[in-house]
Amino acid sequence: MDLKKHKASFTFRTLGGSCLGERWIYDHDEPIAQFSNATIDAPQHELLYFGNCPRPLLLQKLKLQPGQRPLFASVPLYWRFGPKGIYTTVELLGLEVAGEKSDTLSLTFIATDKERVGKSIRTLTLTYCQETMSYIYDFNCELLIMKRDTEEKMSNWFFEISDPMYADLPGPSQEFSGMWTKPGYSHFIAELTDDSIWQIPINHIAARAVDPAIGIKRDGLFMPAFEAGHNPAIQLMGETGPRSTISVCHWGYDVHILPSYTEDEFKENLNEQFRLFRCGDDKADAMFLAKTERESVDYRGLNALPYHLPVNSFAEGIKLNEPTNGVTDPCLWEPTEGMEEGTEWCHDMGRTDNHSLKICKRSSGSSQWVMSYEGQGGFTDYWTRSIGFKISIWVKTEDVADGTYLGLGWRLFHQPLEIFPMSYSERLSATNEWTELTAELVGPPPDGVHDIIIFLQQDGSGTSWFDDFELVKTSSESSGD
Ligand SMILES: [Ca+2]
Repeated sequence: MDLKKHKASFTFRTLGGSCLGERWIYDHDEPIAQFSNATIDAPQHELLYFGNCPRPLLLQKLKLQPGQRPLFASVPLYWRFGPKGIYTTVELLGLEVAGEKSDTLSLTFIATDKERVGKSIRTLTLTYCQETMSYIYDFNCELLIMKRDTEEKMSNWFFEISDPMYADLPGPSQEFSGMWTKPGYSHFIAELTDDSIWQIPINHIAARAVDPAIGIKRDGLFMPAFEAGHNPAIQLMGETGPRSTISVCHWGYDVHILPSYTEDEFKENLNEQFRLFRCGDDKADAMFLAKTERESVDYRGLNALPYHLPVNSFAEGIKLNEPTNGVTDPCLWEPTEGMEEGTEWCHDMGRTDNHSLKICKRSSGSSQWVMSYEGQGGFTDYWTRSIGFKISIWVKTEDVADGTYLGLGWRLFHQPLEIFPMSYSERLSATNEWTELTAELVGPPPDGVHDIIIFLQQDGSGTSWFDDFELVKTSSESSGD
């Protein structure tokens, strides 16, 4: 196919072979994007839609060029808005299609929220540009606020026009058979109003530790880069850029687009525009090279953290101002918020090399290292109902007042850990040479649980080193239980 001469012919089709068949946008005979209004029943998946929209309106698996793999995994077509973002326009009232069998397809999604506070009119205009050899998805996002008699102050209102997810990002957090391929991107970059290029390296901590991109320039771009021919851009059109913040989720790397308004602007109907397309290599490369370097990224007092690996000597990790490297996108061990005193990634003491996790402090409280993204909800392979975990780690202590130990438990996002019983190792206190501590978690996991939490804790003053971690997945089925 000569992409410079390609002339699109778009249709919106419902596929047969199933009751309530899939709906896809086609270009000639090639499916290029799916419209989904399906029920999300996996709690971990639902997290992407903030737990309050069981049937999100989405475009999924968007191709940006004929014959190319999809570069966007999903693009929400709703507004989140209101005090703290409690309303989501996901009740589909109408869907209008125009321009079938032409080179300009228009889909208008009319939707409201359960309480009917807002009405969203979202129009997608889809075209193909021969010069850039890219489909262009233009979204016009209108929101009519139908009930304004809220008690909440305007300053507590929150607006989000979309939260696109890129395809195959994050990369798999651990290697496993049949895993997907991590794209070649190393950074998210954005064009700001002062003409600087904002950036964050693609790792799970930087997305949390770095301030979001604020004030995208008029028609400014945001994208992950760089992979030749595959740089998927979000362009904030006109004033949408300057009035918006872009925030990247540290867990799923989904891209929150968050406009803000003055009291006067809020009295009118709200209207934003954004565009998705494949950015040309010259432009993407120029932006990538012009990005503002970050000398360091500080997170809870540290600027480098070790990878979480199933067998781990704590020798490998990254400076937080750098992207993860290799074929996976590992999560990182981190100090627990509020329990970071004396935590250190140690490079002068270990059991079999010079690398370990360390806690060293004089106060009487508790300090903790934690890994809370181990499991199928942390971008790794699937569990079965018979899954269990055995964890072991070697620990050395000096003058520990109240005890050092390993803890392990099922974890449900946004819920207190105490709702499920934790499993603990024995406790080491005072001074001990390298000693192996173990803890075990037996399946099946509680309903809705897709992750476990693992922590390494020291209570009271003293020094502890942790090394040669090992995680083994067990199965109650294969052992005949
Ligand atoms: Ca080590």
